[in-house]
Order: sequence, then C-alpha cells, then structure tokens
Amino acid sequence: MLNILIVGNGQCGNRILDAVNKQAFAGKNKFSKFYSQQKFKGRVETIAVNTAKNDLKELKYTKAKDRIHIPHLHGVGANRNVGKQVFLDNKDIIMRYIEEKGNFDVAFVITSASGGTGSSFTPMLIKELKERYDFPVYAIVVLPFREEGTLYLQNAAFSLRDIRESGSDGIILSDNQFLKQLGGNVQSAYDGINDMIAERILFLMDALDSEMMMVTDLGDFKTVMSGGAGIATIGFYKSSKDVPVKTAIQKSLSPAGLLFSTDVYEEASRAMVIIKGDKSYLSIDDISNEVEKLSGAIGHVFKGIIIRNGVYPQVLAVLTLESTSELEKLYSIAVEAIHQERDKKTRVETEKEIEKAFSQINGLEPQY
Ligand SMILES: Nc1nc2c(ncn2[C@@H]2O[C@H](COP(=O)(O)OP(=O)(O)OP(=O)(O)O)[C@@H](O)[C@H]2O)c(=O)[nH]1
Ligand SMILES: [Mg+2]
Repeated sequence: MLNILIVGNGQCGNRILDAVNKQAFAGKNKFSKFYSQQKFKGRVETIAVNTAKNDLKELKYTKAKDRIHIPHLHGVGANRNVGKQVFLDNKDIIMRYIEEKGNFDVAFVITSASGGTGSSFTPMLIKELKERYDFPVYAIVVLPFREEGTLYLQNAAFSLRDIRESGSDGIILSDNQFLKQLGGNVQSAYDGINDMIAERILFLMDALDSEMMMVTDLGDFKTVMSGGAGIATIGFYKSSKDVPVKTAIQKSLSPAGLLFSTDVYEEASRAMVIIKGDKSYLSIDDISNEVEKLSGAIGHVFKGIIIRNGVYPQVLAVLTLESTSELEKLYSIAVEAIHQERDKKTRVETEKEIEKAFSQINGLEPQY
C-alpha cells in the first residue's frame, strides 16, 4: 500500500486536484466527502495551496482542512517574482502542514506553468520536499493556450526551467493548446482537460498499487521517469465496448490519446504501458506484440496488466521523452514574448517624456 501526496498549487493545480477528489469519491453519496473513506487503495493526501481565497472557495470535493490559503490579496497576478517571495514568507506554514500529514512514498505537485502562484510555488516547494524527504516528487504541469498572452508565455518558459532545476524527479506535461479541441467554451474545455488528467492520475495510482497479473510498481515508474530529458507525458484510452486490446494500446499512443503533442515512436525514451480490463478481452499475445513494437522503436517499455472483471480494455501509457519539438516551438514563441515585453518596458521608460510634458503645468491652476 502506497502513501501518496498530491499537492495542487494555484488555480489550475487546485482545480485538477479537485477533479481527482471528485473522481475518487465517485459513486459515494454526496456527503461522503465529509466522512467516508476515499476510493484509493493506498493512503492519498491531497492539499490545495493558493494565494487567492476565491479559487479555494470554488473547490467542491477537496476538504476544507486540505486547503491552505496564503493571504496575498487576490493571487499574485501572474507575477512570478511576487509569487516566489510570497512562498518564501510562508514556506514554514506550508511545510509544517505537509509534515503533519505523515509519511509518503511518492508525491505529485500539480500546477499551470503560466500563472503566477502555482508556477512560482511549485519549483520552490519541490526543492523543499527534496531537501527534507527521500521520496520521489513529480510535477504535473499544464502548458497555456498559446494565445493567452506574453506574460503567460514567458512564465511558462521560466517556470518549466525552474521546475526542472528544482530537483524534481520528472515533469509530466499536459498542454491546454493541444487539448483545446476537446471543449466548446473555455470553462468546459478546462473541466474536460481537468477530468482527463484526473482520470490518468487515478489510473496511475491504481497501477502502482495493485495486485496485478503482470506487475508494474513504483520502482518501474521511477525508472521510466528517470529516462529521457526529464519530460514526460501520459497517453490513455478507455474503450466503451469490446475493442481489440491491440487497438486500445495503439489509440493510447496516438495524438488523440496524449496530453501533449509528441510522436511517441520518434521522441519517447522509455515507457510504462498498463492495461486494465476483463481477462477475456486481454489477449496476452496481442499485448506483447504491441508493446514490443513500441520497445523496438524507443528502448525499454514496462508492461503491466490489471484484471478487472467486466471492464472493457483501458490503457495508460507513461512516456518519457528524449526530445520534444513541441517544447522547442513553445520556447521560441516565449522568447518572442519576452522581447516584446522588454521592448515595451523600454518604451514605457522613454515615455518619461510624458512626465516632462506634465511638468510644464507645475504650479499652475486651471483658470475658469
Ligand atoms: N487545464 C486547465 N488549465 C487552467 C485551469 N485554470 C487555469 N488554467 C490555465 O492556467 C494558466 C493560469 O494559471 P493559474 O493556475 O490560473 O494561475 P495561478 O497559479 O492561480 O496564479 P495567479 O492567479 O497569477 O496568482 C492559464 O494558462 C490557464 O489557461 C483549469 O482549471 N484547467
Ligand atoms: Mg489564481
């Protein structure tokens, strides 16, 4: 049985955490969150951290005692420098809170890369966790829509670098832009994306903590995540009818199954593929063939099988990447954004001219 810590930082992190709690409580009655056991097999502690009280209030499935409000007016307004200072000022409160939650075998920290609070708290929190504890810490990071503006783009570029340098054991990427096709308006797109990420996190926890026919465990996950460039993503497919398991595996690795744009066969470095379902749907030969295709292309692939009676085939694929052309593209847009902001700043400085203009009326009063 694993002890798992999941922290959601900032609005995006909070909301994905809430989606995890929602799905973990699914099927229980509506008051279950107040007293009943979670559906997780291991012990899972979830903590939502935010500077904005309203973001925390909006959560529906995360217990009030699992929310940490760091008072700072209304968030940090996408300013990561402010966010870093606020974290430092409140580090002891946050770390004490985690300490009191007991021992853990693994932690996940969820955040957007582009806001202010989550993207600045996350690398600093991971650094603290790594200094104090021995367990691995993984970041689950949401990339912005590319048209969200220059500040978000530059935050994404710097925060990803900070998270990578924080000592984190790996970064799992999910990309709002890539997943945009999912929903109509922004809110329903967010909800859809959050549910997708939550479903994968729960599947992963199940896979690391199950009595499986063919086993993958935390050790395998660590090995996968340590491969490649420290960047990973997750593929998933859940069939609603009896599709051949081979097709389900292929779909989990196809663009429609992934959280982030990559050509798995070109860019992946290591993988863990977990198949869940009723025994009658899971042909071991087909599974082996399909997994061998992947390992032939990329290297090592861990394979796990979870038998669940009456369940149609479901596949989760954790993939670490050794290169990513999509991230390179994001960084070149971010660089443009940084230049744009810098130019604007120098323009604003030359606008001190305006002060000069104003100074001409110093000492004068309007005459009527
Ligand atoms: N997938 C997903 N993305 C979200 C959600 N909420 C916000 N985002 C994305 O997150 C980024 C903004 O970051 P937030 O998490 O809102 O910012 P924050 O950490 O609260 O920081 P401040 O508000 O600046 O203090 C944008 O790129 C949004 O598109 C959500 O519920 N789901
Ligand atoms: Mg916020």
